[in-house]
Amino acid sequence: METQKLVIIIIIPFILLLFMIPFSSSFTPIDNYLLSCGSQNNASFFNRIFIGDDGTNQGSNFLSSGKSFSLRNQNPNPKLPSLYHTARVFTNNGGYRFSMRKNGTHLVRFHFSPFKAQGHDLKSANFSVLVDGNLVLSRFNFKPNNDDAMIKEFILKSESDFLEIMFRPLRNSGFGFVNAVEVFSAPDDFLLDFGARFVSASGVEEYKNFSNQVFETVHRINVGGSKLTPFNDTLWRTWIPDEDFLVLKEAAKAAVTTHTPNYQKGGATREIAPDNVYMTAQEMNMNQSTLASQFNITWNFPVASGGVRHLIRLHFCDIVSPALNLLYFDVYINNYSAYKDVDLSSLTFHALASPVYVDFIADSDDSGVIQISVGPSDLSSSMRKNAILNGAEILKMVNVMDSHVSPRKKRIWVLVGSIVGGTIVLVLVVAAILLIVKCKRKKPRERSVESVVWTPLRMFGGSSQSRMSEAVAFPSPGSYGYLGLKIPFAEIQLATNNFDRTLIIGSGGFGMVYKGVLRDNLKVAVKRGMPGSRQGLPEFQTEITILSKIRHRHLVSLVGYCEEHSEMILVYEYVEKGPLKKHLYGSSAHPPLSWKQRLEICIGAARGLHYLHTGFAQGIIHRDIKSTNILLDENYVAKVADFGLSRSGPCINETHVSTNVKGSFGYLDPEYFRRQQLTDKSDVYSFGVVLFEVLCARPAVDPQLDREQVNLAEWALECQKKGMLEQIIDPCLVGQIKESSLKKFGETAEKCLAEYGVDRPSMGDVLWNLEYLLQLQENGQQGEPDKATATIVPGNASSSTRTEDDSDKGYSDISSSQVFSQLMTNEGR
Ligand SMILES: *[C@@H]1O[C@H](CO)[C@@H](O)[C@H](O)[C@H]1NC(C)=O
Ligand SMILES: *[C@@H]1O[C@H](CO)[C@@H](O)[C@H](O)[C@H]1NC(C)=O
Ligand SMILES: *[C@@H]1O[C@H](CO)[C@@H](O)[C@H](O)[C@H]1NC(C)=O
Ligand SMILES: *[C@@H]1O[C@H](CO)[C@@H](O)[C@H](O)[C@H]1NC(C)=O
Ligand SMILES: *[C@@H]1O[C@H](CO)[C@@H](O)[C@H](O)[C@H]1NC(C)=O
Ligand SMILES: *[C@@H]1O[C@H](CO)[C@@H](O)[C@H](O)[C@H]1NC(C)=O
Ligand SMILES: *[C@@H]1O[C@H](CO)[C@@H](O)[C@H](O)[C@H]1NC(C)=O
Ligand SMILES: *[C@@H]1O[C@H](CO)[C@@H](O)[C@H](O)[C@H]1NC(C)=O
Ligand SMILES: *[C@@H]1O[C@H](CO)[C@@H](O)[C@H](O)[C@H]1NC(C)=O
Ligand SMILES: CC(=O)N[C@H]1CO[C@H](CO)[C@@H](O)[C@@H]1O
Repeated sequence: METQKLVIIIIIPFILLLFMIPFSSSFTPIDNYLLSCGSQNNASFFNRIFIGDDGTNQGSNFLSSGKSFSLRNQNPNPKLPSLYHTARVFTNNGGYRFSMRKNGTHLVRFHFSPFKAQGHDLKSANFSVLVDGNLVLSRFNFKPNNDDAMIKEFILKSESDFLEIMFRPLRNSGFGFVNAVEVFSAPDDFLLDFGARFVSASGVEEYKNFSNQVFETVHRINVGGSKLTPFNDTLWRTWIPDEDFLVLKEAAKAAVTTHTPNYQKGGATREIAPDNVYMTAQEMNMNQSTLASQFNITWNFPVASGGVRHLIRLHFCDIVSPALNLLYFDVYINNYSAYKDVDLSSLTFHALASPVYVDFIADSDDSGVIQISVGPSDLSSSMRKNAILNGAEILKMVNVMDSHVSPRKKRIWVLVGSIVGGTIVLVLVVAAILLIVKCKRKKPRERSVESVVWTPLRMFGGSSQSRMSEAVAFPSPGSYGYLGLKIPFAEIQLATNNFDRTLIIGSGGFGMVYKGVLRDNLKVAVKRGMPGSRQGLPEFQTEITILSKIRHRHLVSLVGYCEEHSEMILVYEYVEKGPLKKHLYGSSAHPPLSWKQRLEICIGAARGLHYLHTGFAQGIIHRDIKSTNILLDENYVAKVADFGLSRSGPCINETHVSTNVKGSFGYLDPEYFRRQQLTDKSDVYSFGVVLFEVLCARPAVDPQLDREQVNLAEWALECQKKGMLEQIIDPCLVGQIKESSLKKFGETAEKCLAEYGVDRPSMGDVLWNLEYLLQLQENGQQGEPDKATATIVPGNASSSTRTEDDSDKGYSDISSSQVFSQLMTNEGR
């Protein structure tokens, strides 16, 4: 007991400290050199002190061998900052040498502001610049009519104890110069080697190891916003507005928010781009005349032409949608599809206004522009069409091989971002501590799986431990490796014919989904975390922890997973006929489902949900029930899928209504929305919407309809109350539904959509009613079904949270024992 306390006393402050680190307000680089070249004094520039490199000032220590002298502009333009009043001039090879304390990505900036002094015209300089042996500026010279100061920024990895900068004048009489130099280390997660999408004529492929490249910043754009100076930026960058690059200005409309972005672990950080970038965007300029038309917003950015490789970093933050899952758009680069169906809601842990970025790699062509377009995706066909972009950075890869210098020694240095890495370390530490504590407490018991695997799920009646688990982000990799579900990467490659593009059956925020066949001939759906989806790590781990515990005929089961080579792959059973939604409307490829089929599908889905709610000591809330998450197998058996949302993000504070409500628009429980209290009744509400969707064969939200009809739940309830439900049912069903069956169906759906959770039936009640009305439909039998057939299935269903007094609330036809008549906790495998 004593040691346990001690451990806690020592460890808790340590944990708090760890938690606080990511929240420290401003970034302080470990290496940070700012030189005012040719000056004996220090100069202040955007509140940063650049130290002089002349005379006895500290900065002179960094000068390396070579002939150089200082030059001072005797007659400076008063508008120019004092930093640009002096320059260092190199008359033969020479430069600076900085000792480095940190390995990894660094930013190097050169300031050039030419002037005339002492018989030298700096504009006539003609020189090259090398950084660590990489030729970054080749035969650099000023255009005679350009008086502006110029800042050249390079991003490169430094892995030695020194960083060397060399100015190399061309021609014997030539010289080079520089007014100021900045060298500082970037945050660890500035360039992450996984997740970049290489976009070319042959499609999108993953591009790896690009952090070893040397980049030159070509454009840094605050889309939809104003110019940002080093004052406004965490890494002292300058961002310029996008208007000049817009191909068709009328296509875009600036969007602004006053709320600071909702930064989430695993997404973008303030250092990736400052608040201001994410608080403005361009969206599609929809007006009455363009409402129905489909168009892109396109920007043309001038770049070096002729196959020069570029890193294109696009910044997104959904500041335009009123709710989640309303915005789906496509990204094109150079007329190639670069990212289909971007769903910012799923890239960002299902929080609105949460910043993310996606890295693309593309080669320039002979046109000398890189063209970036965003436009609405097909998925948004029934919704408001829109597409956004908040920021763009275009970095040229400086071609190391072509520059006639010895290639940098390339070290394979897998940079694990501080966020991911830090969290994993943290989780490991905490897991270790809790394990110690747990083992001490429960010595005789074997350590149960649950004690190690903390599912950041919503459990009802959550214990303090499950609350703790939310704070603790997600389980560490490895801790869920206990079920033998790991599948070697090679086997997955084999199953999918090495991720053959023709086998893609879906794509989403997480990545691509491939159809595959495992060696034992098991058909599977392989969901591969892909470029841009590193944000999905917590979801990935949550899905594994939840799904590995679940086996049920009406829930999609997890066959395995793979996390080799920093891959995130989930392998599910293959569900032949896909989402229910496709079989209801919007696709002519599927014959309409009969009423009986629809009822059976609803019953199946209700069973799956009921099992989720009650099949465990602590129930699981799905949180994202909708017709796209109910899949149909070859026999039209319903299987509930996508448990990605059945989780709570690591640092969600549930009090923020507008940003943290999760789920899909049109299916969202109004009470959850208002009170932020999530219960199993929220799933019941969403299921009620699905019931009406099945009956009416139309989307939950259809903005193209008249106002009172847009929201299916509202409209159907209205009709149900007026007794006009039969007027809105799917025309394909007319004549198929018996009146008693329809009546009961309407009542059941209506109950599900009750304003308050307490007034809604449990999933068990819903299930029972659906079965009952299927019987009504089948036999035309009015009245109660035969009570003798009701049997309580053994197992832990009896610990269900169902309350006995549901029937007292006017929910008829049920006795508590019958509720479980169809419940089979061990259905399926
Ligand atoms: C310049 O700044 C450095 C560091 O801030 C300081 O040590 C040095 O004394 C300053 N030099 C002058 C001339 O002000
Ligand atoms: C940086 O990496 C090099 C080579 O991998 C190593 O020798 C050096 O000690 C590292 N420096 C730091 C500060 O980690
Ligand atoms: C710069 O030097 C190169 C190489 O000697 C030469 O070809 C070029 O014409 C020079 N440019 C200017 C503007 O002097
Ligand atoms: C990229 O890095 C991986 C290991 O991190 C290495 O196996 C692979 O050869 C590298 N590829 C290139 C093109 O350098
Ligand atoms: C940028 O910083 C300057 C100086 O602090 C401030 O006046 C300006 O309003 C800021 N701009 C934005 C867009 O925040
Ligand atoms: C509507 O948009 C189109 C094209 O985007 C534009 O030409 C037209 O002037 C706009 N109309 C109004 C009323 O803003
Ligand atoms: C958007 O641009 C892409 C690439 O140029 C093109 O293929 C697509 O058809 C465009 N979409 C619309 C609606 O114009
Ligand atoms: C993209 O396609 C459009 C129309 O086909 C063409 O005008 C434009 O030049 C193309 N852009 C690039 C970068 O190839
Ligand atoms: C949310 O934050 C507020 C203060 O910002 C705090 O009082 C409250 O306990 C938090 N709620 C949760 C669920 O963390
Ligand atoms: C059959 C079975 O697993 N019963 C368990 C149901 O859950 C309670 C506690 O929630 C256990 O005590 C039973 O052993």
